Amino acid sequence: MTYELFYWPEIQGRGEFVRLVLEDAGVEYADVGRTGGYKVLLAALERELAPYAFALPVLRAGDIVVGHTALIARFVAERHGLAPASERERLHAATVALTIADLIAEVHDTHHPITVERRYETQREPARARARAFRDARMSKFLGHLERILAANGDWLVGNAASYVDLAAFQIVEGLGYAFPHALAELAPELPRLFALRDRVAARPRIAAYLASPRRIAFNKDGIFRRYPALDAAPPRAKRARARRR
Ligand SMILES: N[C@@H](CCC(=O)N[C@@H](CS)C(=O)NCC(=O)O)C(=O)O
Repeated sequence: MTYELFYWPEIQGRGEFVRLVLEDAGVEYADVGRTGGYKVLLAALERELAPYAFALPVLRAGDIVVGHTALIARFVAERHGLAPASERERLHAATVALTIADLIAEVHDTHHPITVERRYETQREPARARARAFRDARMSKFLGHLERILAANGDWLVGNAASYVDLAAFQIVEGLGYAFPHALAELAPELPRLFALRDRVAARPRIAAYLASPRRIAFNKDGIFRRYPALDAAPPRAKRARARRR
């Protein structure tokens, strides 16, 4: 069975967290938006993906339609050996995946703090304030959390093998490095395990092949991770220390 991924064609965005799982699993999938374009996606949301699909990404597998990035990633991963086997660890993995989903939403809100319905250019000023708050406290809190999980668990975030949440953590480090290069460089010395995990994931043969392929869309100013120099700066050390104590 071929999986059909419905996602916007020109960005990594949230769809990338699903693409990485499909690619690492080595399964066949159709990236519907990239072949059919916006018209096909919008029509699908109204017809074959309705009534449950609200926003993209959405995955269709035969008569199954799944929405929400973390749930789609989990669904594919559990079918293809990229999730732990026990219920306990599957729930740990889902917990981390949903924490990463919260982080993704906060990254998104740095450039769209007022509404997703209007362009960044209409909300530049609140975006500056929101991005500062994200850089000064939230970013280190989320990344420090992943670092502490790795300190407790070892090479992988859950269990003793790579899972979909490690792929998501890879994408987070790559994306934050693109969008907030100064802020991430300041935090990097405190995140050795997370950066080592990023490298381990990048070296996985199917991921390495994918990253080198034209299927990997480059980061750009339309996705979740956007490089707006006005929104990036190294966070002051004192504020970070306070955030860590909370
Ligand atoms: N919780 C959902 C959020 C999905 C989402 O917001 N998708 C964006 C694109 S990345 C979208 O299509 N938004 C349209 C809208 O919210 O109206 C997920 O994790 O997949």
